[in-house]
Amino acid sequence: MQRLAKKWRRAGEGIGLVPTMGYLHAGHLRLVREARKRVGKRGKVVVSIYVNPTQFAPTEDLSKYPRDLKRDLKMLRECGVDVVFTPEDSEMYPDRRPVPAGFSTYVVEEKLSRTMEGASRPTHFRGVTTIVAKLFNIVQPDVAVFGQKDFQQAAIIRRMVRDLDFPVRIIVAPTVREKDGLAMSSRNKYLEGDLRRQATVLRRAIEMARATVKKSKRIPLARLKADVGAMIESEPDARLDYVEFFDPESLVAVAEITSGVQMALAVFVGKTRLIDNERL
Ligand code: PAJ
Repeated sequence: MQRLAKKWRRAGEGIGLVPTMGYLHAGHLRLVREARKRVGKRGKVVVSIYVNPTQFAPTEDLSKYPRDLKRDLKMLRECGVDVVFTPEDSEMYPDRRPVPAGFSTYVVEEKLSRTMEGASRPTHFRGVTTIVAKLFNIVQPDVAVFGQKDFQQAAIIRRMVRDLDFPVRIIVAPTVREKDGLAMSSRNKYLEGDLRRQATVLRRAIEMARATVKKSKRIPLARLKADVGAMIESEPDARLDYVEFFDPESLVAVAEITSGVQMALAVFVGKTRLIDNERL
């Protein structure tokens, strides 16, 4: 992949990268379209599919993370992708287990990754920044496209690129949703029976917060957090992990909620952990 990327670069062809963990849906394809738009017809669009073990904690769903490479490849062929990069664990992390003999270097962002997803999943972002840095070095993209669905992830990647001078432009594409408002996610596959309906509570909580902000100019944080909590808990199988209101640039939590504040939440629906976020 790196040899091919170098060849493309020498020929002056722009490269766009969309990193994914596969089990693709319309949200991923939206990123692919964005990459194509950025590099043009003659440029190269690379999609990576790799379920990155270092961003999963031992207790998380790595082994049962949904996979269907055949279906993914068909979808990507239909959207005119140039290369699908599907490395193996043995290539990305040689001899990492049981002791990190063959792999021992990580990229760690130390500020934006402390809150929200980073607080709930302490080693998650170290895995994300490390694999994305590796993908940037392998694919050598001019632009890389990420989804707003993972708002904090996108902010951390932007920070990493700035801090470590990666020569790549980061684009963030809007969240693609199902008809009923549920943000598309590979993990939605886990939602069986009534859990699928209950999962719309993330979006409903965001809408409720939006409506509240529209009605009254300044809302105390504690009150809105309590209202969101109550709404989530009203679903029998939903449990709030966190809800935060913060400045979209710095990710610093705000004391008072006004329009323009970013809202993000994580909710367990049954055993499945879902996230969503929007600007209020
Ligand atoms: P994955 O969850 O497969 O998501 C890949 C990309 O698709 C991410 O940038 C994510 O934000 C975006 N995405 C997911 N659902 C979306 C939706 N409904 N609308 C728009 N974009 C959406 O995020 C990862 O993989 C990994 O952490 C990765 C960056 C690949 C590193 O391993």
